[in-house]
Amino acid sequence: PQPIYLKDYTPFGYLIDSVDLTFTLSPEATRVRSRIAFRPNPDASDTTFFLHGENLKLISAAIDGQSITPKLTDQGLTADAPNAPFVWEAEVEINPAANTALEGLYMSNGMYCTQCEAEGFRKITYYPDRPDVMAPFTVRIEGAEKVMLSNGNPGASGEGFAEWHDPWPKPAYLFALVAGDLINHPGQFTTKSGREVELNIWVRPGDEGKCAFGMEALKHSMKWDEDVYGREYDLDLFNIVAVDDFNMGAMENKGLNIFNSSCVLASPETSTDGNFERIEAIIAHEYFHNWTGNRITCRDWFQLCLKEGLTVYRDAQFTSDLRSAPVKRIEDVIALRARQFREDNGPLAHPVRPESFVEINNFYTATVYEKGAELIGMLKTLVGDAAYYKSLDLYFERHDGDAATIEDWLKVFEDATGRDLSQFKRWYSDAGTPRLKVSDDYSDGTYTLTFRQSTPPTPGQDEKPPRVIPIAVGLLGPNGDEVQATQVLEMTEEEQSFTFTGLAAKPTPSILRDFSAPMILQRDSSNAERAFLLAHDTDPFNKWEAGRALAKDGLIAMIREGASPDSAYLDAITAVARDDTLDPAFRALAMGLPSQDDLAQTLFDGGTTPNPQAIWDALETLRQARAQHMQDLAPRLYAQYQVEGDYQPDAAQSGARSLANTALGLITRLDGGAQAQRQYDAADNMTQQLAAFCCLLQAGKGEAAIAAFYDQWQHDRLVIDKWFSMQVVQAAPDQTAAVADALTQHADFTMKNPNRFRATLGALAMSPAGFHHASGAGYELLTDWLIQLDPLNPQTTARMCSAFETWKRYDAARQDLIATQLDRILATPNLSRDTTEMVTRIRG
Ligand code: HT7
Ligand code: ZN
Repeated sequence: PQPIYLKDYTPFGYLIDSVDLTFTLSPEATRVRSRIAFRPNPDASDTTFFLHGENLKLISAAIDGQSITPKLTDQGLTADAPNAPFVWEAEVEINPAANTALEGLYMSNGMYCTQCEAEGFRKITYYPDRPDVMAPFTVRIEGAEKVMLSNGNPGASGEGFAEWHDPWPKPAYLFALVAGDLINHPGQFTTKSGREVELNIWVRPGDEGKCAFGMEALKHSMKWDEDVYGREYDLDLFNIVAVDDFNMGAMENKGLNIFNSSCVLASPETSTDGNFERIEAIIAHEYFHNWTGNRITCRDWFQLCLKEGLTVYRDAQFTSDLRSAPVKRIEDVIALRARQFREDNGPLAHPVRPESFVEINNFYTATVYEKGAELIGMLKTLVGDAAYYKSLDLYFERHDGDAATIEDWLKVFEDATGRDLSQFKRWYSDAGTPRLKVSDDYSDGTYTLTFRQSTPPTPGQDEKPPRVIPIAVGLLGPNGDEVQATQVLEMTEEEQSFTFTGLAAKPTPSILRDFSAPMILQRDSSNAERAFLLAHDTDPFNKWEAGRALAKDGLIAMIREGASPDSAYLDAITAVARDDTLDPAFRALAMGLPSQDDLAQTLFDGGTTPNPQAIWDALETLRQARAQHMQDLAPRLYAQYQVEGDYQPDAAQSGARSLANTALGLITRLDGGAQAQRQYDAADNMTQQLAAFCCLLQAGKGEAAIAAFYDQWQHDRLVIDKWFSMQVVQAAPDQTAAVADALTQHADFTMKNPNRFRATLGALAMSPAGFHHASGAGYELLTDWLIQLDPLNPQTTARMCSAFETWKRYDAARQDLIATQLDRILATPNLSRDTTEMVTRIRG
């Protein structure tokens, strides 16, 4: 397949005034009739009338009532169209029951549902399936289903039919239809201008007890977007539907958001605190898309970060406002480094705005989403809060109803602030994680910080000119007091120095506060300096970062030189854990250790080939040493942070549980699981139960709990996903593949449900020590299953191939084993375009 290039963009030759669709539902033979009013686009030079269409059986087609025979290919059709307004009519037949790819119209547990982003609408009917073609849609659904939903406001309905009208012009990727035996959890919201909005969360019977939290999250989101961005909802109705079989988290279809059930259904008994926080964030994210994505959409898929980066940034602001901003920032940076830095430093590296793709589904990445959000954060830091909101107001005013570009977005900021953002634009076009080397000098009361930026080459991009970087810096005096409050230094050169005067003594710098730019900071710091920052930094992110760096330096020395656990780290982290003035959630995060993958990348960057088993051994040794070091403190913390009273998934309670469960992890290393078993037996919420379950598995005492957990929860597919994944994640490295393999033989394992597939094989891929075990069993098992999944669900298969993206870090033996598996995938007959592109890029 040929790549598509950003530079080749041309507008479609026709505009659409209205779309009328009639669906006659039937699992294996749904009929779709379309009536579309086209007119020539005065801004287009290419007037080819091409409609996308895939896997459609064309029954009839007509232009202005005259039956025609279009020219068909497997991508769509072309026809002769008049150079004047005309009406296109077609009828097609599709087979939702056979649609295992979960794109277009498909069936999940007997329910009809759709997923059209990015290019799924072409599997429903012939249409110009591109985001810059926007139109109002009217939909009639005919069927025997109890509930039949589409976008917009409801129209007429009766026995066997329901009609919907969406007045807001939208691209086809925002189309949605749902029909089935559903129950609603209702709600209501009054917008700031007094519009009454009916809210519903639609679920399968049996799940109605898990909707209340999602409904509250939706109302908070609606209010927050009014308060912070001045954005009001614009329809009479907002529906959310929970679907079990879904390729990603959720989808922002206009007025009819569709959610992976794991991202909306919640109850204390079945969901962890982490699940609640994630659900709240995803509901907000999809809701916020109503303005950043739907009212203003993307001109083409290269502009995906325009809606995704901005919406991720907005949902992070929301979570920070509702919960704890420092905790959210630390969690986000952990995730950014784990997923985006990993991507940016390997064969799949690409710009936040890519310049070409073969399959757009492969570009819903951490780079587009999470790095895209970091760019919004940097822009806000550079222009300041007031100018940011002024620019956003102008963006909404100028581009409402548009399919916009990154150029449009940056122009708004330039016009609102008078700044030239051409250098900033490099963050959108240049892939790779920049490195920031720091050196310093102090003499006669003047302190100088010198920065040098560089970005390693990435596929197809060798040269990286300097970017503008907001570097937030504070300075601490020798007694730990802040002698310079946070100041944003604006770096524009490859090398640049900044001076601070009037300092009585050499300060300790706190650099890249709040992680003000997505970079790798390279500074030779002593243990003493890290411990000092951990104790005194007023910036919570850098306080946490200092502890993390201390742990990492110690672990690297253990791995490389066989050093013992670093006592400076053990003392410093114990002091943080003991400090009751600090937020318990922060303390729990500070006690986390760098991940296996993070350590592997750091070793590799430093010229050492990482040995996954050696990394695992070092982490285990440090955990054990820490448990001993904190043997008096851990039981005290465990007792002190038990939560009394009714379960609430709020920041205060979840922070306390997080610290208590961290303490439980330490206790388990010394008591062999006795306390964990007591917690498991007494738990009345999933946070407590799952934490205890993990401890028991880690301690090798999980056998009874595995059986008990399954017996208790076998009726609940979302909890059973946890059961699958925890057994894999907690297995010892030499057992990981065997455990995953055995679970694929379990009666409840199915390839057709992406959640279950990810819970089992995704868990294998996300357990680096086990996945990269020298036997190669992990590589082989994952490959076996990816090859089986590809013909059913190319999108999920392709995404999971990224398990192999770090392969060039490892030794020759592992590289050979992986190359064999990658070649095996590529040699598979009829491999999908999605998987072919991913594996080809990884193979390099
Ligand atoms: N805009 C959506 C991205 C998406 C997606 C969602 C579900 C299934 C398949 C999908 N392909 C693309 C989700 C979001 O970012 O909000
Ligand atoms: Zn999104």
